[in-house]
Amino acid sequence: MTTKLMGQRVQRVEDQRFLRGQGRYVDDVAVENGTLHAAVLRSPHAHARIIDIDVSALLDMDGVHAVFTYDDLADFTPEMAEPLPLLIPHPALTHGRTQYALAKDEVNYVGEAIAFVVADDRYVAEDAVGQIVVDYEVLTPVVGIPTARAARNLVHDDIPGNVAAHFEQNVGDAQAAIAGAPHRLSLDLSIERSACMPMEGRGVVARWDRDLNRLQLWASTQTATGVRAAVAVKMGLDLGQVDVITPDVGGGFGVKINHPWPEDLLVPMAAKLLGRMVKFTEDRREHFISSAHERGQDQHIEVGFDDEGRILGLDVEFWHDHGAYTPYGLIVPIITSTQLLGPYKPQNYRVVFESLYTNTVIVTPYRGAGRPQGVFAMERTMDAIAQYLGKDRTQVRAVNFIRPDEFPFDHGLIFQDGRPLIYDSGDYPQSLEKIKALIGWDDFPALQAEMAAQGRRFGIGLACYVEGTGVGPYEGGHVHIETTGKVKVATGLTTQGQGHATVFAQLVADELGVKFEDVEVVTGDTRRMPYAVGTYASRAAVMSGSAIHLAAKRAKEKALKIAADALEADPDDLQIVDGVVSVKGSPGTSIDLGTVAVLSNPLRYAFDEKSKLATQFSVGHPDRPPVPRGEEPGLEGKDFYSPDRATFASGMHAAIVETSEDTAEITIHKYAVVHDCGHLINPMIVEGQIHGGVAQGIGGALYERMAYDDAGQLLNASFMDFLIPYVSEIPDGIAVDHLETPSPLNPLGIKGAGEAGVIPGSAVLAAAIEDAEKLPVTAMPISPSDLFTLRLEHTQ
Ligand code: MCN
Repeated sequence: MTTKLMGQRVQRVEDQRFLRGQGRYVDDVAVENGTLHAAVLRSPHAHARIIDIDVSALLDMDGVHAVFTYDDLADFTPEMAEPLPLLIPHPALTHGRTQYALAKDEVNYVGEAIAFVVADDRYVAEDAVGQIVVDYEVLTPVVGIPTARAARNLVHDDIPGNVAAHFEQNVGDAQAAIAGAPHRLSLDLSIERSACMPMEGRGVVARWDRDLNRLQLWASTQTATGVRAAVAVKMGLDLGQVDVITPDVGGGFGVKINHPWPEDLLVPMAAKLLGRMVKFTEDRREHFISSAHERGQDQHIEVGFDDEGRILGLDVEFWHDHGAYTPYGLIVPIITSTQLLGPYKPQNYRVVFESLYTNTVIVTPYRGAGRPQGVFAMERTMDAIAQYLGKDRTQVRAVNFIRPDEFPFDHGLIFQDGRPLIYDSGDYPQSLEKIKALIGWDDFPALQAEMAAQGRRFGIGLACYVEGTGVGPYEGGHVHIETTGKVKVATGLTTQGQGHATVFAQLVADELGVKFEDVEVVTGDTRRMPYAVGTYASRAAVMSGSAIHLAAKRAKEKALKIAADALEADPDDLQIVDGVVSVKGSPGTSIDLGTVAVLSNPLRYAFDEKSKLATQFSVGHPDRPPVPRGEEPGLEGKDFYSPDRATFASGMHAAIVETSEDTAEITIHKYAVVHDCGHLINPMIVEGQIHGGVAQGIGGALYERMAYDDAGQLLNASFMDFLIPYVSEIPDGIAVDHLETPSPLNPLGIKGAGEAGVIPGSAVLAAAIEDAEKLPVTAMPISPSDLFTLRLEHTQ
């Protein structure tokens, strides 16, 4: 008997394959004999003019098939020689700039692609790269936000002040409200650059089919259709001539939404020109210096509040380190500026930011995308107010919450999608109660005192966030019932470990009334679903989940209609249980879905015993055409979902830490999460997402920083030097509790969950360390040596 699967902890169908090493990534794509391998010459300088590139040493090098520099690109197509697309333009981005597939005239960060070599294997390709001689005129680089702001040197000669964009939004009059408030505070905060580190780096394989005149591309991407569009435009092809297939993706975390990377274009170009399959797989060093980073921001906050801690005016000014180019427009700082408010409702708010160019790796969204910085600003402000007033930190938050009866809540701001920032639903007071219970907030002072008596420093922190998820524009679902009764589901967004094959199968099994194990899900293959957007912004559950649910409804309606015809019953009297359609109350009168699928195809073949041949005949009613007008053959349903606006998930994290007096080592003893993503499809998967996110948040708070020197060299571009937390750094048993405030905006009442775990990491750990040390923590990440320095600064 089929039971409802929505909300159940169904085991992930993907895991058997992954755990047995049967995952199939771009690098595993069966490559034909004769596949060529690519390597890239990357800039060793952060800022330099290219005077000359000499590739003559490669011309008769054994095993080298081609070398390309910028000057070769226009020979392929004029579009190839144009800059890469600026994906999300914004009116405030007055000085946007994107790079070329291969550097033209100048390089603006260490790692920027200069030449592309294709050879028999990667070893030969790398050796050949080493033989290219480039004559540079080295220029002074701009590294770090203060240097960019000082603007003594420019990243791009024609962009004054290194300013890509200046943006401001206002609600009420923040400055006047602050001036008139009973109490005022100001804070200066900063968060350093970090980056996501998927286990699988970027990768692409291309095959040009001369006979069919089309391109087949395997890409490790979060946006298969985005890659397809960019490749088609740059190669002068129709969209229909390009198939992009996304096999398993070993993590994306945002870095793989950038479409296209230079290699995404150069690999298929080479494949077409050379008539051979060509492959590129990024190595770890390349991931550090030539993919994307995020987070780097300096912030100045002024706040005015009353005796209760109620914020009367909030003025936030921040500077965003955008790296050398702006392919993703202003999306990261815009998100910081609009989602900083979290669950609170300051009556007067001004946010202003400057997005600054630096001679460092480009910045594009990394899981959480601008929100960790915004939450850091807001939650540090809340803690500062509580400390100033001598109040409990939870009390100050509670008086500023949007109340449950105030939804939908319009902040009076414009959200990142250009529409008004309206929260759909939530219950922040209840979340606060839950997190307090989960972490043991009220009991903590006694524990802290007990530990202090033993000479140990314990601290507790709390941070709240609200996250716009499930952004549009649309996503599609296709549900196809095979004649075997098995169900094939396709959606166009891609999957990087989120368990989509499981959750989408749950939704289809529920809606269609088939067995979970009979549903198979395909993602990220433009041959199966050519219209799609991609996996980012915690949107798959809301967008594809809704579309697949609607598509399953359509397939079901059709199945019931055909079955009703066959069973001579009314469709309303039918039910589907475990893949069998039957008359309610009369289970003997039934037909299985596979047979319904056969009936839906009016042409079918039978084996003729006499002639020993397959014969083709038509089925259908004698007095009706086999395919009624307006109907399509086949038992399938397709639908698209496009929401009016984003849905806002929310949550609260709390942590108990200990800081060592002797070594300044920071140990997390307890970490608790309360999360509200509306109705849960699969709580186990959501908890897995939260655990992974929390680990990344801890990494960002305590370990991970991109250490650039003044020359723009990344000093820690390997896992020997760039610390990511291992399982030993993540506390045992992260406690997770859920709240399900359904979204009224989509049919399943879902909100997104994929990024939430990472968002408040820096804010909550800064608060806990501050509480343990009784010292203001204003910069993250914070290492033991940073903590020592902080202690020294405050003893002088
Ligand atoms: N889910 C659910 N019930 C809900 C909401 C979500 O069961 N109410 C499930 C979803 O069905 C999905 C998972 O939780 O299986 C995450 O859902 P969602 O919030 O829709 O996020 P996406 O699937 O769109 O994933 C994107 C998100 C982002 S933006 C980043 S970055 C990220 C992340 O997910 N990168 C990841 N999680 C990651 N997890 C892994 N393993 N690898 C990455 O690269």
